[in-house]
Amino acid sequence: MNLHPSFPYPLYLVISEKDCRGRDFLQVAEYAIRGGVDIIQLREKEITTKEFIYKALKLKEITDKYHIPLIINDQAEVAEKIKAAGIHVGNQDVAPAVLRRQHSFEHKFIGYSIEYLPQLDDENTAVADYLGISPIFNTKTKTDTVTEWGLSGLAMIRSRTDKPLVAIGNVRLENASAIVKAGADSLAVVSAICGADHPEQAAYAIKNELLK
Ligand code: TZP
Ligand code: MG
Repeated sequence: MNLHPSFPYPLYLVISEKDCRGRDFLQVAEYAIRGGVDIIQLREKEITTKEFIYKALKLKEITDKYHIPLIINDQAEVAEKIKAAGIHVGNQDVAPAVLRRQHSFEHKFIGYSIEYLPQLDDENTAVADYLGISPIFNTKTKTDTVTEWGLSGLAMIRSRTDKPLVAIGNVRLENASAIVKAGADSLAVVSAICGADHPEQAAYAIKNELLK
């Protein structure tokens, strides 16, 4: 695959403690990085801001060590506090257009999940640094989803924008190359890496597939 010049991170790990099968999520993250993950998002729900900051700081020690960007899901306060590389938000969260006007987010990545077609024409999409194709395929990891875009949905969105497209939802080794062919610049993975018996090997195998 060709790397997108403004988002050269083909393998995107989305991690939360609960998706790591009882293992230390920091260790899973480090193994995944060694396997070839290019960027990590910390996505924790049902957690206080204080706990989120604590976890994010711990994870940032690791991502900094490997010079990998750390993105925070949903919570702008956490992203600001830990000096994250960026934030990822959906339709229900603080709007990218609002974030972009804030000094602290001027130079941070802002990712925006596309769940409905009309979002493609909104001001939030216009200011986002990358768009999440959410979900590309239905998944047990997140069940409150709206549109299963599939490969044809991804290709349609590809034809309408040059922004980096990050596909998420049931991405695994078996479908990775088809998703890239349909137009994704990056694949976001939860269970196929965090839930794998060997996260390092799982990440390595997917990355290898992407780089073919
Ligand atoms: N957003 C859309 S699908 C999804 C998120 C966070 C979960 C993806 O998890 P998995 O295990 O890679 O299918
Ligand atoms: Mg969200």
